[in-house]
Amino acid sequence: MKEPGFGTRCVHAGEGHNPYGAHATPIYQTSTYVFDNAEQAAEIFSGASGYRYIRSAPNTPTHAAFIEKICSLEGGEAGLAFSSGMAAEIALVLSMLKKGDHLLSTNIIYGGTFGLFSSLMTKFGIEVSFVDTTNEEIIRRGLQENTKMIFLESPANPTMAISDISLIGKIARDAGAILAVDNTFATPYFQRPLCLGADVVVESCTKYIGGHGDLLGGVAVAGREIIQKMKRPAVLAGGTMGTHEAWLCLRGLKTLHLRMERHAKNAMQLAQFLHSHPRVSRVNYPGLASHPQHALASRQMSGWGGMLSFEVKGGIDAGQRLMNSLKLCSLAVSLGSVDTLVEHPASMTHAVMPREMRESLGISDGLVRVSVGIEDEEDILQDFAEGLEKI
Ligand code: LCS
Repeated sequence: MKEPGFGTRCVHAGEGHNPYGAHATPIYQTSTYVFDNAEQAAEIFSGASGYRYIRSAPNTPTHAAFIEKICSLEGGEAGLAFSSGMAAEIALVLSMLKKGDHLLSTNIIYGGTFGLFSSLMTKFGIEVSFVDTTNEEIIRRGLQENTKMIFLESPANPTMAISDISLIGKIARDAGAILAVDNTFATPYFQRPLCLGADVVVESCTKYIGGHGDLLGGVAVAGREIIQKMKRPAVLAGGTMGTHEAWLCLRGLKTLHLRMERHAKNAMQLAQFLHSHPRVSRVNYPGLASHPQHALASRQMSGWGGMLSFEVKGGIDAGQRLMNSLKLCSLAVSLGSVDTLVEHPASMTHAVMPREMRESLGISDGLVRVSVGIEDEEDILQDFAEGLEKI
């Protein structure tokens, strides 16, 4: 039988391993497991598959169902569920890098990831450089003898820059490094980095995977070997996803395909509206022909997602007036929820980046980021139209 389509896998993958004929996967709210006998316990503790304790993967059958579903969607063999996207990234770097290794990271990146790489990791003797990964020549020049991992965010937070995953996957392999991709913005619905040549995908489940703005979680998906390597750091760092969150992610994914279609449709409408608005000087959305990597985005993504950013004329003052004037859309960080959220990267999500770095990357004081929700598009557009009138 041919592999079911993406939407069918959203609904069915990972489901159905339930006792008592339960239709929905239950929440296995337990911290530990009772063994049949001492021999079985010893076998599981020496590596045989089986549940032993919630911090150790497989954590619970609820987590296992979620992991099976997300692996099916990302096209990966194995995965691990974390308490946050940051916890997934920490387990990734702890497992793949050691003192003296070099990490080549994209320079347009979520502020938290930038903080992790630039301050925490360097404390442990890992060298990090941030380069423009939209430029092949710059990536090649940034490689060092000791480069062990290239890390990308594509589309990148918050300017929506797009990096060529297939090309950079090949560059990484030739250099003996692995390629890790943060797929939070695109989600597997619009982009499958593992199928494009990445070795591992990390994602904040807090965003589109959960999808409703009510949980914190993260996930890593890769081949079995990488996930096996990540297990020990994951267990020892202790950033395991909670069982209720695993269940919410499992449920959220059932509608990922529907939500992403609507997020993207609304985002395109808003991007076009803003693009032609006299008070807006620039719109960053990969679906617009004006986006510098529009052609690449069209090749490696099957749609452009629900995130965009734009610059209002008049800088920070105008941007703040706009954000304060919106009525339907909320001023909040995070993204990927059903409702539209607006934030100011320079003073919020990316405040941790030095100002000169932000400005050189296009994260100007006037930049406003929008996570476009799944409301009716005319209501979102009206809110922005009225808000822009007030600046
Ligand atoms: N990766 C990306 C691309 C993100 O945007 C975030 C969080 C993370 C990883 C970390 O995930 P978390 O630990 O929060 O689950 N991004 C946020 C943002 O843009 N606003 O608030 C959080």
